[in-house]
Amino acid sequence: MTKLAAFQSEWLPKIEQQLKQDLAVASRDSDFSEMMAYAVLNGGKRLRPMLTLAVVASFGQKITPSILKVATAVEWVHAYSLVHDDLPAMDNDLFRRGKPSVHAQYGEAEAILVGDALLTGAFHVVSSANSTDTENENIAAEELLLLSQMLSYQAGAFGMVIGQVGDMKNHRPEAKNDVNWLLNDVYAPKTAALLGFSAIAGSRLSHLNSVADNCEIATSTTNSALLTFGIDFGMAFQIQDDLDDFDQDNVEKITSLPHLIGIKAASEKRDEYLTHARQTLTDLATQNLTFDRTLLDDFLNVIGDDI
Ligand code: GRG
Repeated sequence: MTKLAAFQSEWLPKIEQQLKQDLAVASRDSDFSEMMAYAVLNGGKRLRPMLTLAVVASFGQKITPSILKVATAVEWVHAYSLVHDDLPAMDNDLFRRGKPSVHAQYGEAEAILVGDALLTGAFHVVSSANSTDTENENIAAEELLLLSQMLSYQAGAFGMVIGQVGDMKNHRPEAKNDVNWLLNDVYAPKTAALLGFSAIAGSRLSHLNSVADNCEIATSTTNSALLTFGIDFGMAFQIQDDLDDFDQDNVEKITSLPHLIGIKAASEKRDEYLTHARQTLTDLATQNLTFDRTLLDDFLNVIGDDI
């Protein structure tokens, strides 16, 4: 069993439980809470919260209840993006994770509103992450504010939303067919930005006392390295998704990277991102003796396998 598999079997049920608990009280209307829960609690891999927690564990830090809660906020954003992505105006998918998509199950207007509520709810999750039971392990209010700011940046018009704008252009006959545009203006913001957030959030949550310890410069270098790691991982993840969907994309006339440069060159590009991510882990392990790279190496190694 890999270290990641063991970590997942410990933390996946806790992530699910946290999501379930927060979604149960997500709305004053229990029918609407149920629709929100339907969108989230339907078998996702929970890759993004798992990455945040894995980074915290890689620095040998304890995963407190507040850290667990913050880590799940990105899953609300991810779930909203899938609900809206499935809508007729976007990808028009009737199924998600083997079940009717939210609009197929509840109607289009409801799905738009479920997405809206999940996106706004994510920021409620971050800002209410501290629990009164474990006050001594609470996260400073300024840190929660910074994490909210970073999440909104990576999810919104500088991140996932603008990546989706690019992706929609790529579904049309006048698609740009330009590799750099596809990588930098579509894949990086659409897919890699949220994974970048997950990784940097894990780094920030691992170094909550560093300002007091007078090691701000080292910490900010570490945080940037983790952001880069998450983005490289996200780019490799997206290219692998393209390779897996090559035939389907052909049918739907979507120009993904393998269509532009061929399967072999796309696989090499994926490997370049993976190599760069491994180099980041090497640098982190050299600079930081408490950092154990094994878990994050496992994240990279499963690209191409069923995660
Ligand atoms: C609607 C603003 C807006 C954005 C949508 C995420 C997204 C952007 C579109 C989904 C389509 C897609 C193929 C995205 C690429 C990234 C990807 C493979 C997402 C699926 O993520 P997983 O594999 O999904 O983590 P699960 O189901 O495990 O959560």
